Amino acid sequence: MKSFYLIACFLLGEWVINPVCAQLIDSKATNETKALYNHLVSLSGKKIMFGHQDDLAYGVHWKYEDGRSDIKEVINDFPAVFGWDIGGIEHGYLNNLDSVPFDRMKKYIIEAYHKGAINTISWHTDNPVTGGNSWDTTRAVKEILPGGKYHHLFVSWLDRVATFLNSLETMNGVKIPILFRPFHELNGGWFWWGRPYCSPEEYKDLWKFTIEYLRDFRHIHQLIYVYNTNSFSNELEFTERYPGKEFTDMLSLDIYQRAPLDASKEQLENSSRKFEKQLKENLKVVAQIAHQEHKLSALSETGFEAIPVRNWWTRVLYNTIKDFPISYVLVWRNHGLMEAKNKMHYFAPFKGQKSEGDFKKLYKKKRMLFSKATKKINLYQ
Ligand code: BMA
Repeated sequence: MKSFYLIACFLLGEWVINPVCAQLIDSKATNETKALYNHLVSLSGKKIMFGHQDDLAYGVHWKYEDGRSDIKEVINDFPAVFGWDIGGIEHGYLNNLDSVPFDRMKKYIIEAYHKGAINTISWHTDNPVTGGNSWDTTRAVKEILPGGKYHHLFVSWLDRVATFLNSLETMNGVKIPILFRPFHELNGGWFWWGRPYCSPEEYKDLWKFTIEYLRDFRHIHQLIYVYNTNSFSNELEFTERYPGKEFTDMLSLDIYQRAPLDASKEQLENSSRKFEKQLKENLKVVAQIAHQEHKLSALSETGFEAIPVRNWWTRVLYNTIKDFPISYVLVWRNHGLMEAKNKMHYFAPFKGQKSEGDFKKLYKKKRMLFSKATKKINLYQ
């Protein structure tokens, strides 16, 4: 049987996950979590789900209106993956760092589950040592590990995370599976858990402690753990802080296209070529390591702020990702006008946005999945 799969994997493409070796790191995972994982394994290399951060909560011109979604207003379908961030939950705040009320977030997560879609959660947690935000890069990792001065405080924060995750359940008491992506963009220098502010061992210890606390101590069995780096310049940068096979289910990458606000056509072209090259090179590494480790993979955050390129979805994004066995691609939030910076901050199209037509083309690609399609697959059974 095993050799059959090995040959099949080789024929299908060298990076497709081997279903015989793929296994959740939580042996007590709930049935729905196992079902979701198995679906992700069998869809790998065949389909890529589309995701959007905070999709149901607000869009470029609206906030908290039931049933709305910028994506839906373009394609008459919802994303297949819904991203949320629980930064602020550690203090027991009512709203997250982007002022989304947690009680609404909970409602949206349940709604997304019933739509047959997937929820993923990141955690822009404050700095436990200073009380500053995630971007306060005062060293903290060592201090929150067992034996550290702030360990107990950190554990109390994890408790609030655990309580929130466990509160995400249906009316029938089914715990909602979550792709959990803590301490993300670990190789960057902007968060306190970033590469310059802790050693690889400290990062791995933080990761392992978090997983063991949630899974083995708080008995949370509906999480799929997502390891995440920002774009990187070599393989070592991607693997240096990898906590190992036993502690991750999915390997993922965050990478954004950037250009000056007043970029000329030519500058936009150059920025697209540069982005495609970097994305391709990075995804190759992610796919190879994921394949070696028998892990799923994803493009967990991407986008081009305010989407200034009309055909960005098919020409730049889809063309570059289509041959990689990633489970999903998620674009960041549609905040709208950022007053402090006097610029628009959004990554998904909305009705009337210049890339709307091209996004409809992306929607028609056979390889792409949105929520009507995932509903039919029945990811949780
Ligand atoms: C960033 C921006 C910020 C936001 C943060 C967490 O990329 O969107 O405005 O606070 O993500 O969602």
